[in-house]
Amino acid sequence: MKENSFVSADEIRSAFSAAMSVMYREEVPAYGTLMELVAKVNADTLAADATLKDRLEATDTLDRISEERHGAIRLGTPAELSMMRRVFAVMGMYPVGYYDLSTAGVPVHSTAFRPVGDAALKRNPFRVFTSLLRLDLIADETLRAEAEAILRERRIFTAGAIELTEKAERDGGLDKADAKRFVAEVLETFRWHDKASVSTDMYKRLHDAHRLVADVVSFKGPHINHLTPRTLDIDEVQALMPEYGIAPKAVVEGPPTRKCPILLRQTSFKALEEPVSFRNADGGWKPGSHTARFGEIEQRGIALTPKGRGLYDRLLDESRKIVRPAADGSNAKQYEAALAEAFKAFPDSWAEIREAGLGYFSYSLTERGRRTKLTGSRGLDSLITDGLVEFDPIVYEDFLPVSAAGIFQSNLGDGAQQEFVASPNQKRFETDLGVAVLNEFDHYAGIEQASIESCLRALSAAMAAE
Ligand code: OOG
Ligand code: NI
Repeated sequence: MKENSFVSADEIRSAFSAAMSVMYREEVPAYGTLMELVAKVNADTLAADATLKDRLEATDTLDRISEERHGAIRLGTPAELSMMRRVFAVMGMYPVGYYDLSTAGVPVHSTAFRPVGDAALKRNPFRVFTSLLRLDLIADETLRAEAEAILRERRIFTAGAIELTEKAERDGGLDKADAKRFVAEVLETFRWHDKASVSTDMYKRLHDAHRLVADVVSFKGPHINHLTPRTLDIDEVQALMPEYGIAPKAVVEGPPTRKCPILLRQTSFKALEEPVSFRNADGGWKPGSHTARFGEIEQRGIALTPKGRGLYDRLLDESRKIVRPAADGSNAKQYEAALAEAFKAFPDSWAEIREAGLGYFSYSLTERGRRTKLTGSRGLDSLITDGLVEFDPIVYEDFLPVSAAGIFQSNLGDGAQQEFVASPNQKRFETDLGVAVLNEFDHYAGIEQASIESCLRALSAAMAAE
C-alpha cells in the first residue's frame, strides 16, 4: 500500500473525539445542556472582548473553542493499559505525565494520552486522562483476589479494534475505510453498559472497599466517565449551571480568577445516579443504580516553567492550609478568598511572568519585525523592547494532580473520603504501560525554543536577502 493513502493520525483523533461527543451527548443528556451553556458563554465572552478574539485568531486557536478538550477513563489491568496505549498511538496520542492520586484518597495512578507538538495540538487537542486501578492499595486480600479474577475475564477491546491497531502498527497507518472502521470499533470500548457484570452483593462489597473499585470492576468496559469542553469564562458557567438545571461541584479547581490565566481551572457537574441491573445467581437481572458519569468544563492558561509550577504549588498549599474546600460548598466563599489572597504573590501580567521566568511563551515577529533587517546578533529581550518580536502564552495542555483529585472526589460522593498511604509508583506504572511517560516540561520548552529560533532565522534571512 502506498503511504500517501493513509489518513493522518490527527484526522483519526478528530473523528474519534467527534464520535465520542455524539455518543456521550446521547448517553448523558445533561452533558448536552452543559455544552449549550458553554457555547453561549463563549460567544458572549468573545463579543465583549475584542482583544481576546484577536489574539485567539492570531494564535490559530479560535476554531478549537467549541471542541471537546478531554475525557477520562479508568482501567482495571496492566494489559488493558498497555493495549490502550497502542490504540491511542494510532490516533497520535502519547502518554504525557504521571499523576499519583493515592495521596488524595483515590486508589489509582494516571497519565494523559494526548497529541504532542504544536501542529498536532492545533489540529485537534483531544486528550484522555487515563487511570489504572491500584488493587494493591485495597487492604482486603480476599476481595482483591476476587476483583482481579473478574477483571482477568473481561475483554474491553473488540476483535476489530485489536486487528486494526495491529494493522496500523504493521503498515504505519490506516487508509480511509479502515480508519472509519477503527473509530467505530474503538468507540465500543468507551460505551456505557447498563448491565453490570457482577451481582448486587459483589457490587456492594467492591463499593464498600472504595466506590472507584466498584466503578472499574463491575462493568464490561471502561465507560467514558466525562467529557470536557473548553470555556472562556469558567466562573460564569459555574454560576449559571443551576439556572440550567445542573448541580455544579462546590468550587472551581486550580488557580483563582486572574487577568492572566495560568495552568488549568476546571469544574464539573456532579455525577448522576443512573439505573443499572445486576446479575442474579439464577441468571436473571436485579435493578439497582450506579453513580459515575458527569460533565466537566475547563479553562486553560499559560504553561508554567518548573519555577512557576513550584510557586503555584506553594501558593495552592498555603491557601488550603487556611481553608480546605468542603464537598457541600459551605465554605466555598472563604476558600475563594483565601486562594485569591495567596495568589497575590503570583505576577499577573504577561510581561512580568515572562521576565520572572515563570511561564512558557511562543515568540513571533511583529508587523515591524517582518519588515526589518537585522545587522549583527541581538538578544531576544532587546528585539522585544524594540517592538520587533512579540510573545503569546503557550497553553498548558496537561493536568494537575490536586485538581484531578478534587474532580474525582466530588464525583465519588461525600462519604467516599478515605486515606491511603502515599505511594507513587511511576516505575510500576511505566512497566504496565510498556513505555516511559513523556515529560511535560521538556515539551513546552521545546515549543518555546523552536519559536525563538524561527524568529531569529527570519530576521537574519531578511538581512541576508538585502
Ligand atoms: C478523572 C478525574 C481527573 C481531570 O480533568 O483532572 C480529570 C476521573 O474522574 O476518572 O479528568
Ligand atoms: Ni477531567
